[in-house]
Amino acid sequence: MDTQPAAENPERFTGLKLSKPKTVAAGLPAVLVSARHILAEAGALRGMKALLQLNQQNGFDCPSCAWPDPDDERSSFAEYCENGAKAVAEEATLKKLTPAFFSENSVASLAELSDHEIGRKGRIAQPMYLPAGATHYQPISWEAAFDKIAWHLNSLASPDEAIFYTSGRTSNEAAFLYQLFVREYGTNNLPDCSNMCHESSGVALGESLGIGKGSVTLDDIHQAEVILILGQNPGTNHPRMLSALQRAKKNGAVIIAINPLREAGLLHFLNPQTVNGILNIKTRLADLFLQVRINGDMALLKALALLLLEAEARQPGAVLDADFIATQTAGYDSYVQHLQQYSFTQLAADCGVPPEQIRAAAEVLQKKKKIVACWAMGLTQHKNAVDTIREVVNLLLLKGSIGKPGAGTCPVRGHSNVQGDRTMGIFEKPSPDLLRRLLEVYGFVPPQTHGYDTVASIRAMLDGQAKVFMAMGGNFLSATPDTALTARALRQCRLTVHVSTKLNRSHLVHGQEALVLPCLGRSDQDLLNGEPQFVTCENSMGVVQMSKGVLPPVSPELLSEPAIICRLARTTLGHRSRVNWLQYEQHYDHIRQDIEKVIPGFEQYNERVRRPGGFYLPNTAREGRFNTEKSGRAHFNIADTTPLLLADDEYAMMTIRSHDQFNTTVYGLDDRYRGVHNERRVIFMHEKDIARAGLQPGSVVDLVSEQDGRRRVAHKFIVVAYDIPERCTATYFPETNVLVPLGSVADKSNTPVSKLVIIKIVKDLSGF
Ligand SMILES: Nc1nc2c(c(=O)[nH]1)N[C@H]1C(S)=C(S)[C@@H](COP(=O)(O)OP(=O)(O)OC[C@H]3O[C@@H](n4cnc5c(=O)[nH]c(N)nc54)[C@H](O)[C@@H]3O)O[C@H]1N2
Ligand SMILES: Nc1nc2c(c(=O)[nH]1)N[C@H]1C(S)=C(S)[C@@H](COP(=O)(O)OP(=O)(O)OC[C@H]3O[C@@H](n4cnc5c(=O)[nH]c(N)nc54)[C@H](O)[C@@H]3O)O[C@H]1N2
Ligand code: SF4
Ligand SMILES: [Mo]
Repeated sequence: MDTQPAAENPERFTGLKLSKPKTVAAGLPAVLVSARHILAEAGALRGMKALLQLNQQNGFDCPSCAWPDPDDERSSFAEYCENGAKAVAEEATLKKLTPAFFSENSVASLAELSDHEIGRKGRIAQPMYLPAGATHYQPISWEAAFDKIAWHLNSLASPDEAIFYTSGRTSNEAAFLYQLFVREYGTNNLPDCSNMCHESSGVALGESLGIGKGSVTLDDIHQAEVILILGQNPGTNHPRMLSALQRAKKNGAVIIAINPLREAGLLHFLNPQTVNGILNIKTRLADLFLQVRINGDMALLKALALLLLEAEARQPGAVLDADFIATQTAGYDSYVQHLQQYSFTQLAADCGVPPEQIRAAAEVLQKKKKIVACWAMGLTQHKNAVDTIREVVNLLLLKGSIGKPGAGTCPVRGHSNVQGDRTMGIFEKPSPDLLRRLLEVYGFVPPQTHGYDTVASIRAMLDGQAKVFMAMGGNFLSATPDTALTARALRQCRLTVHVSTKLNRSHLVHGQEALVLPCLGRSDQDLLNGEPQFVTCENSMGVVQMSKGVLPPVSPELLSEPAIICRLARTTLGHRSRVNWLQYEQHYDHIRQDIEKVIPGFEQYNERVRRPGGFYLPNTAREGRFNTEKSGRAHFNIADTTPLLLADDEYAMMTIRSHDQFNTTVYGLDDRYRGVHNERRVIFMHEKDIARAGLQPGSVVDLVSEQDGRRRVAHKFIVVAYDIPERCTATYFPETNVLVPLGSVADKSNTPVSKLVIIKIVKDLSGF
């Protein structure tokens, strides 16, 4: 056993127990687990107060995922899921980290704790400062904290030596102010979690359809005839999507799930909010489950398209939408020519799905016209992610399944406001339009050169090009790839600053000096001059809604994110600034008034967002218009398949979320649906692979990745036999981020390839 756990990735077992994987999601256990979390953290009164306002039209937006609320009826008492309840419990906790806590616990001793233990400690209650060389964080006043940041920022040789990261929980108002401050300060170094998440979707959809967002509304899902769900685990990560799928099924939809794992939430649903659910009458979800090999999606999609073309040849006019293809798309002929080089048999072999199952799926698609394709990280975090997503679009284009009711694209977003942050200008590659409007509205010339995205930021810190790192939320160290390298990058900074609600590992692996600035969360009441303020968020389907926190903050020293940015901007920019920061800090209506002037689609923002349910942003693809650069038409894309080549001792590893975490926040140690309890250091393997490698279920192994000549090791994982395609394995993120090479990124989107890490599995001789 190692004696000293590494600060960036402690390695300890917690006592694995296994049960049979579930084939049905939610039901009563989901309700009970929600109640347990909320009671343990927030107590009954505070907990109920929060839950009653969660996702209500006058309450606060769920801080967890970006799945939309129903446009029509909302349940008045429980418009949320287990995942939302856990997120609220995590934030609404009454535990707090006082100055005494930080003087009793050194940074080094805190770093020995697991992420689960760190999260349990409570809310950060006052600004904390770690001087150079110090071993403990100490309290600091807000003024002194802003002075320190301003001093560091103003002493850099160039504004481009600072990096300003954003995580997707940040509200529209805070995001807008943050990018405004950063651009007026003088850089476009605005990486965000989107760089690691749906960036590939944005690039792919922009190229194919002329808009980087999905096209469907919730109602389109309800009305769809076929729903494809690729590389997504909705039962865990977007649980209320199951209610929408249930409604679609009731209306006759056929669901085709494409995933290496038979996730419970793709198979059946027990809706705890309906009588049937309580009576244990489950809804079957996937009619067809295609157990694709990791990254076999491109081959599978091509195989489906090939079968559609064959069927169209047999019955001209009956399968494809020739009219749509002729009038709305470009590149069809070359796409067909390209496709015809492939053999169905080879494609089927490459994706690992039995040919008869692919034929069954193609038969469904042949007959139907209204198809919605949903996807998430199983598609976006691959080297060829952009091409795979464009292949999904190719399929929709063949069927004319876009820009009409019941049909279209549905990249299911992660963080609750990740889409809104982009809309507000959090992007290292701002559009010329945005920069022009900033100049017009504020009168300063924003920087024109593109900034660093997440991966480029890590490189810049490593190379000494960037010296100050600031994060508006998130957990940069643990969420990014190549943890050991990222740790070195952060440690080389002169100053790291985190605006956070809870303690996390990025506070413990820090720059020479470090600041942790505590902010209000979504559920916290934000009072300004006695008046409660609200913020706004955009969900996965482009609806902008208000969110008003209700809980008394755990400490009077917490500031809202907008207030933190305004005060930092005033301290840093002083008389140089053209922006009236003081006014923004007085009432958030002022911020929205100016967002309206800068960002298209927000006309009468203050008025429309106060209407129940908010408003939809314009969406060209939804309206059947394709603003693509080249032609104003939707584009077929041509890309080759990239079959997985592995040496005898190599495996493909995907890093996935358990049922008990929100990204790097670990709520608990159970992955209930997959039957893994009380342990996260596991590797899922096919039983034949286990035998072939001379291992047994329960063996303890080290995982080694040597993709680019650098050896990276994640120590001590327990082998779990699982129904997963051969040569494919799965582990939990963030424990195995140490293995994801910084240089392994998606073409065009630069997203870390977290779903296909090539590893070797080495028997750990130390045992456990
Ligand atoms: N409870 C909870 N909710 C969350 C989050 C959370 O951590 N916890 N995170 C939020 C965020 S930021 C995001 S981005 C989303 C993430 O939501 P998901 O994308 O659902 O999350 P992952 O666990 O990364 O799971 C990806 C799924 O893709 C499958 N997969 C992996 N590789 C492949 C592949 O090559 N092909 C196919 N077809 N499938 C593949 C995996 O088996 C898994 O089912 O969830 C959001 N909601
Ligand atoms: N290997 C691997 N790596 C991945 C992924 C993967 O699938 N595999 N997924 C990637 C994806 S999809 C994403 S989105 C990223 C996530 O990357 P991040 O967004 O950086 O990480 P989170 O874990 O969501 O951030 C959690 C922290 O946010 C802070 N926080 C919570 N609420 C608030 C708030 O209201 N305000 C502020 N200021 N702070 C708050 C808390 O301190 C908490 O510790 O990780 C990526 N990394
Ligand atoms: S589906 Fe997502 S947004 Fe909705 S309640 Fe659950 S976690 Fe929150
Ligand atoms: Mo994400």
